[in-house]
Amino acid sequence: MALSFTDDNSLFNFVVKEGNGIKGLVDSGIMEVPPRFIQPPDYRFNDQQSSSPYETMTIDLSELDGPNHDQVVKDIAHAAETLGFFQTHLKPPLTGSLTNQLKKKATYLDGVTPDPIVKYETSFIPEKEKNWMWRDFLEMTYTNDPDALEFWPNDFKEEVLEYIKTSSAMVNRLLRALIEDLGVKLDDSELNTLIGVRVVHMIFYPICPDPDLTVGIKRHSDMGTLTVLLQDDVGGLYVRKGENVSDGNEEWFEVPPTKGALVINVGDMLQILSNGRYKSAEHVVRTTSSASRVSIPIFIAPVSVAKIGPFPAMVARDGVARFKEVTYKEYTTNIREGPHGGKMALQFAST
Ligand SMILES: O=C(O)CCC(=O)C(=O)O
Repeated sequence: MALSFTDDNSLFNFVVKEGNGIKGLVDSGIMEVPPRFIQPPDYRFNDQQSSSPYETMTIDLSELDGPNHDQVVKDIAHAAETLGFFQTHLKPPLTGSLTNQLKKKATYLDGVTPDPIVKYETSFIPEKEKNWMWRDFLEMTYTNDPDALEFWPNDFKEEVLEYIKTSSAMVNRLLRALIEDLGVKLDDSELNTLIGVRVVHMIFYPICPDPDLTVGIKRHSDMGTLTVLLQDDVGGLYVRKGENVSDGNEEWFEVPPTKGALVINVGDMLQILSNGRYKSAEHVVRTTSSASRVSIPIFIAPVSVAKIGPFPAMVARDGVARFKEVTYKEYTTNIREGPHGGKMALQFAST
């Protein structure tokens, strides 16, 4: 029988405290969206709001090592300067099918022992948010291989480790290329500081009884340096083109699911480092009533004590520093404690 919740407290207990998540609500057969998940009209998103089609650029990063190096660097920089998103293929491809596995098992609370590097979550900060987003996820922080093998869920720990390792090598080359195009020189240790933190989210967006009222993830940009994302074939990730579109003529494009492809996007830290040349794209995920969706982003970010500000060479060239220096920790604390959504977080570091 479908559950009904007489008050917000019982909903909070069922979804968050007892860890049943939205999946638990949907599995119970709810026919209506509980009020806590209803977004204000400006926060909702459906596919009529998007322009289509848009050819998201697919870039072959393996060509970085060949005679087309200069052209590939230019393509990467162009994608980072315009949409802030592109797609690529891992070489060699991942061996398992993580998204299928995740969908089949949807192992969220069951079998997950909470510990410092694995957390089960719903929405973003449900204790503080007025309107919850329609997603459950497992957050897995990479510290080292032995910890991952000990604490991460048995069902997919090996595949996630493989995904992190292959993606990390790719991100390293990608960041080198982006920085090369800025004309900035960094040594290995400076580069590693900018990509020292890796956090994986295994996100499950259950079927929603009324997608027009809800949102999978509200509009936001990612806080880190770069994000790598594997999505299944359902679709639903949209990205906004251009910044400061405040006249209501926003343009949103779907990032189409492409078999075997990884989605890459620029995060706020890279926008700051490049003094605004690279764009951390605002994006949103809609819900659907026809199919549940799975996505697996890896958020690659600077180590928490790293001071992030525009590269001096960029400031000298632009004649202005568009951002002030902040530590990554200060930045993320502000997002968790202050207003967030859209590109609001970046204002914290703006001059
Ligand atoms: O699920 C997706 O496609 C996007 C996920 C995302 O934007 C996020 O986790 O910040």
